[in-house]
Amino acid sequence: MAGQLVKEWAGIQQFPVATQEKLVDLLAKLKNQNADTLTILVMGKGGVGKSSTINSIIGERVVTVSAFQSETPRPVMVSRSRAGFTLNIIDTPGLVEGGYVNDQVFDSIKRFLMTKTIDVLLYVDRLDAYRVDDLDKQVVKAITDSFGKEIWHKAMVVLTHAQLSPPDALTYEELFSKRSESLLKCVRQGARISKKDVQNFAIPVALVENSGRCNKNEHDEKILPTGTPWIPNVVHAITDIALNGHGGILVDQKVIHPFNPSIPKHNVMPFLAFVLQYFFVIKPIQKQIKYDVSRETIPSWA
Ligand SMILES: Nc1nc2c(ncn2[C@@H]2O[C@H](COP(=O)(O)OP(=O)(O)OP(=O)(O)O)[C@@H](O)[C@H]2O)c(=O)[nH]1
Ligand SMILES: [Mg+2]
Repeated sequence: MAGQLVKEWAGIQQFPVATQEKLVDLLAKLKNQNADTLTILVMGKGGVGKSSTINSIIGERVVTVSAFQSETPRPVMVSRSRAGFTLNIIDTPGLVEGGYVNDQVFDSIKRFLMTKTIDVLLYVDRLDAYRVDDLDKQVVKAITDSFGKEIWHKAMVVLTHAQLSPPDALTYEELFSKRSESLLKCVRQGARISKKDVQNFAIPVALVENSGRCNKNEHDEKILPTGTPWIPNVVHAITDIALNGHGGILVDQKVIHPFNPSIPKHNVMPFLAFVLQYFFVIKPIQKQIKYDVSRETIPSWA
């Protein structure tokens, strides 16, 4: 990440002391494991709360939040350092706008990430969306095609708008588990993770509430309806992924091209066409010629 402006992580001091202490412990844990840089890629559909989540985690308004479609749809990396540790968070434009997966956005993200290593992917969606459709699967497929299936070893699902009252007859826990299960199922299908591979790709799900009206506990920490302070909880899950033994994803031509479905690895069509032509056209003609030659009567003059 040479040439990148790395500012001191001042936002950490904006958090209540209880949160600060937990975050400092988590950063120390990373440093103890020789991880002095952590690069987090944040992706998801438009307007789900990607930028708001980044601002909440950094504790500063570092990226633009808008209730409407972003005006400058390009990736941005924010870097903050503290005690020799550097945190990079990459915000990206919504991958789906107007009902389809935006290929141009994907291309701009891939170009931006070239030569960078992704340590953690936050795949963001909303808790209060009760349906998963084919478009969700397409987004996951596009991420997988772009960076390889391995990216899901370094991924976590983040559900925003977590401070809500569930619809009738559902408890908060039931709503969370139904929503996470349907989204994880969609991720597995889109990423082509087979049933026997599910254990191998354990993707955690964390809840986030970015609203200024988020409830707080007695230590002034923002909490989920379950009482869990969500910022240290998310950073804890991020740390676990960073240290889960799977290497980060280095984005280079090797990662991007073999998985890009628009560039076929081996074009078998000409070979197949030749084989079909041989068996169904050339061979029958040869057979007919042989037959005709064998039946030919030689004129007496010859
Ligand atoms: N209540 C509530 N509102 C949220 C939450 N997260 C984001 N919002 C609001 O949702 C809107 C979109 O948030 P953004 O953070 O800009 O979403 P985004 O995914 O970055 O959007 P794009 O960059 O346009 O794809 C803004 O009005 C936010 O204030 C949340 O957890 N709770
Ligand atoms: Mg945004």
